Amino acid sequence: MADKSFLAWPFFEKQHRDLEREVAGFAKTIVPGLIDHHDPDGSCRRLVAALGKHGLLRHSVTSPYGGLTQKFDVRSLCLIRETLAYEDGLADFAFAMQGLGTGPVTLFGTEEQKRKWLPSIAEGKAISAFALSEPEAGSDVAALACAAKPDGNDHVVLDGEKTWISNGGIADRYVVFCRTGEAPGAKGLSAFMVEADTPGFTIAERLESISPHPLARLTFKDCRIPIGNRIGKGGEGFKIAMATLDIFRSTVGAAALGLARRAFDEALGHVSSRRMMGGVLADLQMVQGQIADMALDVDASALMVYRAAWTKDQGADRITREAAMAKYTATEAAQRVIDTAVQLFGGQGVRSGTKPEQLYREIRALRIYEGASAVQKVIIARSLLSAKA
Ligand code: COS
Repeated sequence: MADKSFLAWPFFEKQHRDLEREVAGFAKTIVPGLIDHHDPDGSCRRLVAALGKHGLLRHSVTSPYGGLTQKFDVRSLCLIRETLAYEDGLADFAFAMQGLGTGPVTLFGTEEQKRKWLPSIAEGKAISAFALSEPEAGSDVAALACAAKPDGNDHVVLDGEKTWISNGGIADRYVVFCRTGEAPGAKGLSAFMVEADTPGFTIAERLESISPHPLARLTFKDCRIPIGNRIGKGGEGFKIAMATLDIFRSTVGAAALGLARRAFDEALGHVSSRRMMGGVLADLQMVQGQIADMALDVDASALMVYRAAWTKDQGADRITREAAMAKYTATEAAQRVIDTAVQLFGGQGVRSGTKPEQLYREIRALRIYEGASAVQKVIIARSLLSAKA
């Protein structure tokens, strides 16, 4: 049984404790029946519909466009991700991508765009995706090449590629970051909403990974879209991407925390019952050291994640450094915690289908997506150095 004492920390209010209880109930009773790991597409469709039906996706957008609050409540997003990830990484994924995929609209869209694109996301009736990475530009966003060129006064034409796009193949709409050329590098990008049925848009390839999720490479060829689908001003794409990631990066840390907590709980149960040398595993001091290391990693991650979320919820304009610290700490720590759990389980830890084995495959991508660990370090260092300059 998970230790919930962290909910008494001053970062949380009653609404968060109530939310955690509600999500934990949903995760335990509804999520398992929706997931078939051999069918990630079908699982995600079922999960999104159920998350919508139970009102949880109302946290993924803002009010009055189907959301509950006028601004994202980052602590709620983190608690939901942590609690869903504790049950199953795919449930967390299905929830997370709804908010990330429409994050640019929520943060920078016009009234009309929000009315058009957000309510169906909150109801779980449409699936969204965030298309930033390219084969030649993942960490270095300012280098992306997918181009949007004007076509008359009212349209642009997209040409290029995106890859590793979560929900690629099942999303109804994609926020696509393109080079529009107002200036070189980061200042010459813009964000556009592309509906999945737009001529010229194709799913070039479905990508399989060690932990199956809907992922794809996308191509755009003479893909004509209305200029009214541009989110924010021309040239603001980089800022829009970064501001969206500022919010969602701490939630990646929260997902890692949920995976780590599950591994920790599984390990605690195992070492307390597994017979070894006339006692149980937990009697060995070496194992006690491992348990202590896991507990330290879990609590340090939780403090970092909820510090970042709380800071944003207090009204901070940017939490770039806090979010990078949260993502880095929690994803790296979760990798260690899960690896230790696998080790403590011995052969059972690497047996296909066991929880430690699932967690081991699930955690790896979190140290890469939404900014790899090395990028988070660059962000942390730069923010400290620029504050000194
Ligand atoms: N919010 C608002 N504006 C931001 C911002 C943020 N979080 N981060 C940067 N900006 C602004 C900067 O202030 C700067 O504007 P000014 O020149 O007016 O000051 C501009 O954007 C360019 O910033 P910077 O010079 O830092 O850009 P870089 O190209 O050097 O950025 C990193 C480098 C590595 C930080 C960036 O590309 C990044 O975060 N990469 C990882 C992306 C990622 O997560 N990829 C995974 C795909 S998404 S699943």
